[in-house]
Amino acid sequence: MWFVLRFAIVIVLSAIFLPSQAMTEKLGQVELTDVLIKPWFELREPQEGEFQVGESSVQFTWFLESHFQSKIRIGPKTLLNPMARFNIRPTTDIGLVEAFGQYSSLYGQVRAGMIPLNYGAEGSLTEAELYFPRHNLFEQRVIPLRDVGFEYSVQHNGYYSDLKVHNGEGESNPDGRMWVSGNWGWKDRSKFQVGLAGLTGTTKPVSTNTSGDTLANVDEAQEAHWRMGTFFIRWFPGQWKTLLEVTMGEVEQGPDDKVMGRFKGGHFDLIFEKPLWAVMARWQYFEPSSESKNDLQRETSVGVIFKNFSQTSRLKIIGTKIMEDGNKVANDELRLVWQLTPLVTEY
Ligand SMILES: [Ca+2]
Ligand SMILES: [Ca+2]
Repeated sequence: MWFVLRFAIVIVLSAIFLPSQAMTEKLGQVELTDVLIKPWFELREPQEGEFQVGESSVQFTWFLESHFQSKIRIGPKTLLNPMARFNIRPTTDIGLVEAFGQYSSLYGQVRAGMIPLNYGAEGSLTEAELYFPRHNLFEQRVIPLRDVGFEYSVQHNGYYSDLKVHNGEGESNPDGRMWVSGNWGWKDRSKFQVGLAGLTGTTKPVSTNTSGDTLANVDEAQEAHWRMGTFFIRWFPGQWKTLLEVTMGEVEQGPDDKVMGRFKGGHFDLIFEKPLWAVMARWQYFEPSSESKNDLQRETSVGVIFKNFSQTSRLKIIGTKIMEDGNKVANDELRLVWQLTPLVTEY
């Protein structure tokens, strides 16, 4: 429970030292710009239960001159979601999960530091905006959430694009190799969005040799060259919200760059939302390796959300049926999520 205690201390200290009126001095202004408390309780077959700190975090923004900002987010390190390609094991220890400087101009926006990677449609949603727990490719740590690197992004008439160069491993970079990821798409205000995302990079054994990774039949003890791509389409007319997102990827290894295997995954979400409640369903699949038989996993989730009048409290109940291709395992789950956010959420 130590992380819960530390997390509480951070929140209490920030409430004392950074009250609603921000500190204005030579340093600029520091404001508490986001608070999300989102613990959950999970029941899983056979008869297992667990409480988790979940996706809780707080964000501070340091406003310098009009074009410069710097942001930090404090939360459990699981919010980094480093790729399972690496030796790193994410923990629920509380720490910095975002810490970057940002410069915005007419010609685009630049970020450097520990940045959110915003890969694809669901990867671009903040933890407060999610309806379901993040999909399988995040849960299996195929797609990372945050990393140390540099980003350049532009938006014009609904078109948007961004390009990031990052370490892969996170705070350190033992293999000296970099990853590149990006998003390209078009958005019609809040009705329609279509986009592509891509992620590629290479690894050396020094960063992967104890990972136990088997995605796409990879040999963790050899250098590897990864690439993956994602296509998505979102349509949200009125009270309905839909999202279809599909991803494919592969790994090459050896002196002749042989494709060792491929992986694929996807999800379709359907949500009907009213001011005080919502009902939702998700279908998703994940195949870790084209080289193994019977490893396709399909999941169906249904859920309901109850909200208070001011939308500051949301209680979610989500049931998930997991179907394996090969041997059947009893692993269906029921998740209870409680999400608390402050009244003002836009800055
Ligand atoms: Ca690296
Ligand atoms: Ca397979």
